[in-house]
Amino acid sequence: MGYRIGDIAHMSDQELDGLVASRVGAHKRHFPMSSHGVVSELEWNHVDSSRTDGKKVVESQDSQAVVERYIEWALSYIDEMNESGLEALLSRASISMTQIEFLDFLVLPLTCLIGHRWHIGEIRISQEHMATWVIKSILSGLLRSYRSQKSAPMMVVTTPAGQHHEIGALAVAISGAHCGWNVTYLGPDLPAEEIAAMAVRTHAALVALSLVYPADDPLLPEELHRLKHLLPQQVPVIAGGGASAAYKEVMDRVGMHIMPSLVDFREYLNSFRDHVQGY
Ligand code: B12
Repeated sequence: MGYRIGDIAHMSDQELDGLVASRVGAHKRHFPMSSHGVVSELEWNHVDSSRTDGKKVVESQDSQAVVERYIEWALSYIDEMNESGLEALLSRASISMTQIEFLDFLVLPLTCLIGHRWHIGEIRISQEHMATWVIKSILSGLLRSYRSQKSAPMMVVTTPAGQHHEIGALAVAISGAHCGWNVTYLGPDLPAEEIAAMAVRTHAALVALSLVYPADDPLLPEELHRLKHLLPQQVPVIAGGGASAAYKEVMDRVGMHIMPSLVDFREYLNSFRDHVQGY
């Protein structure tokens, strides 16, 4: 199907150019592909990525242009239903910038763009599914690239029952691993008992939930209430995602915290470690 990192990482710019050109073919008119120019233009100008709130990091126009070019190419592969092209492009992007830059500036904005284009009928459900599958497998690979550390705190990451969208949860898991935490990623749609059982079994210091859709599930408040009841009191539950605000009332009532942005979440994780004994 696609290209394993190992298959392309050794390739020279020219070879990659050839690979991409052979895939982009019909789109040449959009992207004047002077072999060397394009790839060198795609080199990421590294700036301080410790604070990744978009504005601060993509100070250099080149980097922003590079990201936009990657997103344009990704969308054209989705238009073409070209799964291997999309995977090769994202694999290449994931090694030409840091994991957090790749997540915050390319994958998550691309995911929302895909949702928007699907919503306005510009792409089919099958194209959205193909793209989501490629993004999910690339993010899963990224998460697996982090090694667990003996002395690091553990976090459990998932989505509660009825919430099937998991890219947000994968982004949270990668953010946690990036901040030096050990992460147990459970995938989406778990009942409260299962989340609590895993948190207790792994001595988790924190549970993170992603809520993207639906924002009006009548069964979810009871799930959240039961989860907080089953967890050890000292284990905080942090929630985020486009639908999380819709459950603010129940979260406030049961003592869960909503954190809208991954930037704040990463800062919270770094300060958490400083304040908790033994880590
Ligand atoms: C991928 C996707 C799918 C995939 C999911 C695959 C998977 N395994 O994840 C599939 C194909 C399964 C799917 C199905 C459906 N989907 Co859908 N889907 C999307 C899409 C394109 C991306 C979702 C996503 O991951 N977004 C990225 C998330 C992470 O962004 P976010 O919520 O804004 O979160 C941000 C922050 O809050 C933070 N964050 C996220 N989680 C957390 C957690 C913590 C702890 C913290 C600190 C931060 C944090 O990170 C994000 C970036 O900053 C969205 C479009 C969109 N704009 O989101 C539509 C969307 C969510 N889907 C939608 C719909 C309607 C559906 C379906 C009902 C369609 C259908 N008719 O079948 C089904 C429902 C399935 C179900 N039972 O839930 C609608 C929802 C509309 C609404 N009313 O809200 C959207 C918005 C598309 C649209 N524009 O219409 N979908």
